[in-house]
Amino acid sequence: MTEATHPVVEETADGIESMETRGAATIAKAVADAVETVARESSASSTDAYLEELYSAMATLHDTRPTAVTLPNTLRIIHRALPSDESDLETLQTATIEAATSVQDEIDAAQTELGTYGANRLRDGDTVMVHCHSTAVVSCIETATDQGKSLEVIVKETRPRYQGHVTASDLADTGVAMTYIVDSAAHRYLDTVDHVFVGADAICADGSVVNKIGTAGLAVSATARDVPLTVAASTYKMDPGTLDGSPVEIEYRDPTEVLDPETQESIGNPRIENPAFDVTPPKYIDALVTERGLLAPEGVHTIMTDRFGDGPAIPWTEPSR
Ligand code: RI2
Repeated sequence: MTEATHPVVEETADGIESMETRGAATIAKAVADAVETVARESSASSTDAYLEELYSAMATLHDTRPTAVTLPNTLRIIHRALPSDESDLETLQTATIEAATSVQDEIDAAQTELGTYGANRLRDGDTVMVHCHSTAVVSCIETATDQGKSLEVIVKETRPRYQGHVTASDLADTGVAMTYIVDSAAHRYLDTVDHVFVGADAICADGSVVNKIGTAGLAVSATARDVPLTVAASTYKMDPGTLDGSPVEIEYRDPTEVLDPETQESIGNPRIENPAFDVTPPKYIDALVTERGLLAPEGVHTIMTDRFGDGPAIPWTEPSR
């Protein structure tokens, strides 16, 4: 018998799809929270019915946004923590709840830890350019200001969703001096910048980084200006699906995020494309700051194999029980 989907699954999935819930770490925590609620409030009367309900919830959550790998990694980590096939229903539910809670705690702890490593790269008086909104990057800047460093931050607008607004709001509380620029002004301002800091949605086995559209161009410009680019991202962002050389799927979002249909029509009805992410090759990345410390792009493969080394398969899509 198929269990009805818990309303929290639909609410969480809708929130992620509409980007009301956004940012790789925030998405991961929302997914873990939804799984925890499903486990806590399940009325399944057998192990089989419970697992059917759980996997159906995981499949719905998984299919919301394709690029941020924290989403499948979170589901993978929770699934791995479940006990064997022979377990009774209560043991399975308790294990799901514990795993979902602990993954949320680990994500929070990782943000704090990587924030320190990122902050250690910044010196008093530095100017940092940031792109999009990343909780990991905000953690680095907040920690640096807590260390007593005075920073200036250049915030890129980040069309079409204007995540620069979220970054500016977050940083307003830190007391850093902020300058807000349109995306196309980045190159001009890089000659006054000491560091570029960006987040990540996925880290590939070859050390390349998938992040908000515009990151790759910014990285090329930063390299041309000898400005080091730091990627702030926990190891949850490592995508084991890339271990076999497969690329990360890039999300294309609705064209109306770029132009409303009336304006599109009025300028001759051009086709609109709206890729949400791009890929920055490792040669443009100075370092990654993770909760395990500073990492060169060349070091990603080793840590990815250690962390998620059993290959690209996502276990819950083919449950072993
Ligand atoms: P944290 C965002 O994607 C940006 O690309 C950002 O760099 C990345 O998530 C990482 O976010 P979107 O959800 O995990 O705005 O650092 O499309 O918060």
